Amino acid sequence: MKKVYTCFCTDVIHDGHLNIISEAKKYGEVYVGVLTDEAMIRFNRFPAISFEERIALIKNIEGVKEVLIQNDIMYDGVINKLKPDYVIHGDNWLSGQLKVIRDNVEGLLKKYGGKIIDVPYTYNERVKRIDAQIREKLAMPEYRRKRLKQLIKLRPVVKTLEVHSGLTGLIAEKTVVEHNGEFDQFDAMWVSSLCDSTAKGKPDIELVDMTSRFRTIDDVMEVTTKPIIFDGDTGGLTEHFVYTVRSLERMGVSAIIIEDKTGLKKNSLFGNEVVQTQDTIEHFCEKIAAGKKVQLTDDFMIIARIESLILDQGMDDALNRARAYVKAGADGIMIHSRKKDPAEIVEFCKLFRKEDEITPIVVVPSSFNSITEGELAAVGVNIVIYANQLTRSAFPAMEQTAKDILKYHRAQEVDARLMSIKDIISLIEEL
Ligand code: SPV
Ligand code: MG
Repeated sequence: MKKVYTCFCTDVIHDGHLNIISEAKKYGEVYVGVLTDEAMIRFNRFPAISFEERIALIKNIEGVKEVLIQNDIMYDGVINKLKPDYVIHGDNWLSGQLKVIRDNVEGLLKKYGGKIIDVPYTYNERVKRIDAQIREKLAMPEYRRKRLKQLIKLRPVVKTLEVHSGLTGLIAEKTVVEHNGEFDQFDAMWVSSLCDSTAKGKPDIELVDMTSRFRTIDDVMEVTTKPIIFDGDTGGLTEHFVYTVRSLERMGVSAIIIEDKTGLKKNSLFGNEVVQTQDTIEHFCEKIAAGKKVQLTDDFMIIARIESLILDQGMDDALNRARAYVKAGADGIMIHSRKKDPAEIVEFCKLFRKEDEITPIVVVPSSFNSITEGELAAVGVNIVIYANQLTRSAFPAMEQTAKDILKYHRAQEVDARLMSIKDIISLIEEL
């Protein structure tokens, strides 16, 4: 009997999959690969059911001889082991981003004379509806909220991108790149106080009130499914902070990060150029503990941000605070630095990890941007936040366009670098 292989990256079996199986049966015995959680997250989206459930789902399809585990979106491992005579797939991989996968399979099969079968891709109303339903499920508060903790377990680092609107949310949600045969995308979103304020033309001094900040979260949540980390600045008064925790948790936000500053908060990247006061350890611990006490689920995380390096208080102070904040109940530590050289961040992580192997570490490499995610993961970092790069890339582009229109008294000169009208109107999917 000939061997026919196909790989499914799905939580629901629909007409498209059944069509592939029925075509495959015509050529031989059908082997189906199931992508692992790790591979599925990088390539497609967070699975709505567990890996074991996905295996059971496919085992139950009539005509499937065996289910195999595929660890990577590229087929090398499975093809080298199984040596299928055929690999069958929907013809949607003949072009676009998926083509690189088809090319990979073609190269692997060529070595021993295997063949590809492209079957017409099924995209009917039922398939569309199932797809939309899975997305809706991932967006629901109870599913979205816990996802950050799940991702910390599954990803070497949780890559987090700043968002401050529905549109920037869509970029974080949908941008997938293929580079050297590897697919990747962002795991989570950061609602930055700096960028949320900047988008409103306001300074980053806790001026934009919580109602407005929640409105931004709502805009983002309306059009995305990925988990949200909220920049809670100082958390405000403890008496107010407890209400913020409750609201965020109910909305389905996964984490709040609060920084150990007090009084009029200024952006950390100013460092000591402006007056910034660090909170006492005791008071900040009380705030963390109060937040943990009112929390209703195990999913929500309160992450304590240490400003000791920003305010030149030294490594010992940073480590002391980290210990105290974890003891007070913090679910994670964010260590910040405004130095270009990542040395002090690396040193902190190594020292902290010597005494605490589990508490997640968060970093925001805006100034120390030469260090890679892999290097940060190697010293124990769990979450990397790209906190302001979308805002900083959009602003100069928009300003230049405004200047050029004023200069040329028309818009023709700027048109070549703009997104086409057709693309902008089709950017947003209609229900
Ligand atoms: C933010 O993005 O608002 C932050 C990070 O708090 S930083 O601007 O680096 O302080
Ligand atoms: Mg901030």
